[in-house]
Amino acid sequence: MEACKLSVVKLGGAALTFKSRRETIDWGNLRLAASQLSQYRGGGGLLVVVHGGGSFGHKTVVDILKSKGSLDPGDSSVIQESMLRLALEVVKVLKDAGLKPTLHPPHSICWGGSVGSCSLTVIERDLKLGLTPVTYGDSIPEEGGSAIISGDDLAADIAVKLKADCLVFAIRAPGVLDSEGRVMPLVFSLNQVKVFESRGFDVTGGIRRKVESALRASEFVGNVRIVGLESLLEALLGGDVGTRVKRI
Ligand code: IP8
Repeated sequence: MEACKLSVVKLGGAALTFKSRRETIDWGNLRLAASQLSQYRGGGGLLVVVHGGGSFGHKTVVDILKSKGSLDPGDSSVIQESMLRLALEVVKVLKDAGLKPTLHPPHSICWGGSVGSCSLTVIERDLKLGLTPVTYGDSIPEEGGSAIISGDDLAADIAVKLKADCLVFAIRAPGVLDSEGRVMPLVFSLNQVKVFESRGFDVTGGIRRKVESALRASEFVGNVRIVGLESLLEALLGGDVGTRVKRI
């Protein structure tokens, strides 16, 4: 495949953080992602970055749910704060790698928990200015509760609406794995995905949700992949790495 021209990259929270340890960043992986994104951008490709919640957002939501069973609108405050802590570190590392990231918290551009309610105008503006817009999974207060916006859904929606040619999900595993732990080169239906993340906590649906979002976007975006974080640049350069996702 050709090298990507306009890419939306979702950096999985489980790859950027250690999910078993509260608010702990995997600095090695974050820097590895940043240097690959910087090399891609240096070659002229345009980029939007979306990141997940890992041991920041997910852990915070699970802790609240454990203590009182449900989220009320005020809980968005603490979840947003946790996600902002992670986002600021992501932006700093991207900047140190030579990118010009601009941060757009979903709670400022989305009205509700559905990605359809998010306004992408400022993301498009920054992209046109040659910057690298960054957004992430977040919590949005709503009547009677707090909705959780998944970074996977957001990444897929941005890729479709901005007519990106590539949507790459970078995760800790080398791709979508089959029941024997081998990377599946192609996923064309959710029914193929039998192995679901069972360890830890994930309030937005783990690998299944990722594949669902990827399948949906693949109807509009030519190159959709789920790859190991170390293969991110290769994927952006058009390499046949990880798992290609294409609904047929
Ligand atoms: O990790 C979820 O984002 P994701 C963010 O992309 C929160 O599903 C707040 C749990």
